[in-house]
Amino acid sequence: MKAKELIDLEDKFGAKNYKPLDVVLSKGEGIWVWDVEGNKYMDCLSAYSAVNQGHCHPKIRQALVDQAEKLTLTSRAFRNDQLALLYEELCELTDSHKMLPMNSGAEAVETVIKCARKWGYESKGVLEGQAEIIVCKDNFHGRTLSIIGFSTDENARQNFGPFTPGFKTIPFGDARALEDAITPNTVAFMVEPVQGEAGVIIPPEGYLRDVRRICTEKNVLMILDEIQTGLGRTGKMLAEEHDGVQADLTLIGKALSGGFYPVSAVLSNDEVLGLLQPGQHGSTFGGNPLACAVARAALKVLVDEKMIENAEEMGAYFLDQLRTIENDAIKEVRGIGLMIAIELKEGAPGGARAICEALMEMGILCKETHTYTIRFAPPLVITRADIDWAMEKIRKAFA
Ligand code: IF1
Repeated sequence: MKAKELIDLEDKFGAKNYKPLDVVLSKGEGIWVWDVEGNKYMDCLSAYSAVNQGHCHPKIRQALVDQAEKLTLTSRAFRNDQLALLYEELCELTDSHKMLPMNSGAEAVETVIKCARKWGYESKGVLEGQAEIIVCKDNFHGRTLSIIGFSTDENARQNFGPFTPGFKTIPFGDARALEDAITPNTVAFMVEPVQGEAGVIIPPEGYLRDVRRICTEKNVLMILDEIQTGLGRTGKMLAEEHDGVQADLTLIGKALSGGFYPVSAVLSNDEVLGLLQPGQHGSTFGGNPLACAVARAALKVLVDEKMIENAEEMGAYFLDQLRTIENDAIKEVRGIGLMIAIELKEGAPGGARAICEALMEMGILCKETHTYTIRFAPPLVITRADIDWAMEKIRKAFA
């Protein structure tokens, strides 16, 4: 079917909770995607960092197919031969001691909120029902009710109340604000190492080190949401490595499956995850053999094909190239690894959306966020030649 026919069908039957670009994709391979008319585009969004390994990676696909021919779902009432292997391989790769598998990122976030509160009551001695969790302004941790309840984005929370109590908001990147906000009832501080949806907001140098010190001193769990920054996006396996710290609980998702299947996880230790007793948490699909086989393959190619090292090198190159664009509408070009953004000045004609639409015409797909920011997050397999190809178009779009 033609793009127009498909778009009309979407409009007729679909809820309008998105405003996508009018490009109808039908094929993806590596950094490239094709629309139903056969036009080719470089994907500079990577499904919000869920296809870090590139679209339809053959080895991850093969793992999906092979496992799908054997066993896809058993429920956790029984064991399967893939989960233990994912536990070991993922804990090994992230220097974690225990892991709890879920499906979507938001489910991993909800899981960590439950675990932090439980730890607060059973280990820290906070009175039942009094646990507080501190989060940051402009956070994005997902779309469930508890999560949007502590969002500071009006559009994400309007008319969805009443919300879950027990959350406090502080400015991002301000360790002193964290120190001042902690009370005896504070059980955790949850933060993205780099705020993705907020527009690739990178905290001051040493912020995570200060957070680590404060959380240790005050016996507060440090929770890092690496669902977008993790698995190579910032040029390290986990973004926390840039500061040489280790969180008490780390969330990953998205690229954990290379975009083939919803797989997320809470990485932690016995002190926290060990508190969960049978029947106190779970999910029908959490830790299923198909998800585990796909995640194991996604992690393997990430490491074997040196995608994380490539992200660090290509990210630095891309950032340098973008910084050479002469255009007084550009306020800032910032990034870490292949998590990059161009912020335009307030009032730039057409805003970021206009640039994204111009880039789409030239064969590059990227996404604006909050009117004036354009994000560039291509798959981690991008090469220097691909970046040079993209730069030619990006320069034209800005010209
Ligand atoms: C949408 C945003 C990005 C995340 C972090 C948890 C989750 C996400 C740091 C929840 C998910 C997705 C959601 C998706 C678009 C995308 C997004 F624009 F919404 F904010 F990436 F920036 N923590 N982010 O980035 O994971 O439940 O979605 O698996 O809602 O349109 P999820």
